Amino acid sequence: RQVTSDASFHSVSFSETDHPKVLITGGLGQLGVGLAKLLRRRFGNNNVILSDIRKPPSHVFHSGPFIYSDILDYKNLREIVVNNRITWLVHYSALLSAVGEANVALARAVNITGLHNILDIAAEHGLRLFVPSTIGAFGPTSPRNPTPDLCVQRPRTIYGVSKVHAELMGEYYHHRYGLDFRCLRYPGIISADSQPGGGTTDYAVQIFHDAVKTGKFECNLRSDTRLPMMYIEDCLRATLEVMEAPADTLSMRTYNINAMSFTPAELAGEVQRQLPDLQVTYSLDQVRQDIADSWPMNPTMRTRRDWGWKHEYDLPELVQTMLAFIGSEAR
Ligand code: AKB
Repeated sequence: RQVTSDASFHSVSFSETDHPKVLITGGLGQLGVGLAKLLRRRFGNNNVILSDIRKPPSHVFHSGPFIYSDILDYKNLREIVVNNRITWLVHYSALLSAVGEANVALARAVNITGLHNILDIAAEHGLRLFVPSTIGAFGPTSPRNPTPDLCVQRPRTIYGVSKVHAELMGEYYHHRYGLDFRCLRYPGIISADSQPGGGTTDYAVQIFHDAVKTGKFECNLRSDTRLPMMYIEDCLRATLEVMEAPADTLSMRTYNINAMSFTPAELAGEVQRQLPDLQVTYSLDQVRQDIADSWPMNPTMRTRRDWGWKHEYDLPELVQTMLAFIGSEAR
């Protein structure tokens, strides 16, 4: 494949009044199906295409367009963008922090090589591109409480390194080629009907399932490990808001975003207010604990000033909503 030159990055303009035509990569992960639902309500069912390399469950397949796409296959990706006249790309394919440490070569391929394909295609076709970053893009030398949008970033996981790379490459393409790159550093995301895939913050989803199903939960982080977290609905709304924000309101292209920060003990306490019989024990996963100990406790947010970000779910609402959903599924 040719290295794309400056001149070949022509921007395909689409009027702001048209609905965007959206492609979501990694669509069968924790966030894709929920985001597709939100965007389809806003832009129409056929204007949002979910993609993945896995076979979708039938409810996903029947709820709107789904397509096979392998982000490591440049031609496949380009064909999808061209044939479907894509204007927005939400790039969710990635290996998360814990699973990335267990498979560094794959994490490097998906999170770095895959991103290069995405950037080139987005720049060539004038797409608006959203790539999530993460609190994992900070590291042990970053200030942890609070953690500003701009500060030292020296992560020690392949996930974190690949996400700092994504932030910098996206911003570089923005300045060099005018790519409309937008990025939020997600905290741990908590969702009821989709599972996170191999992260450090996964305990905060698992506790709800175990509390409802067995009444027992073994936590793999120390009880006082404070991390930033967000309910999925806030996360998806934040993503739509940053994608829709007028370019002149964005003073940066990569923002921290957060809703709440809590420890496993605080989360367990809140769950026990509703399920007093829940038994919580702790058995550390040292890989995850070391990662968590290098992450922010409390990111500050310029998003509040730039486009008025406000979360809706705090800890009590989060716990109530999660237990209601998982409880109703279990009945
Ligand atoms: C992980 O734990 O790896 C992710 C994240 C915070 O990026 N949930």
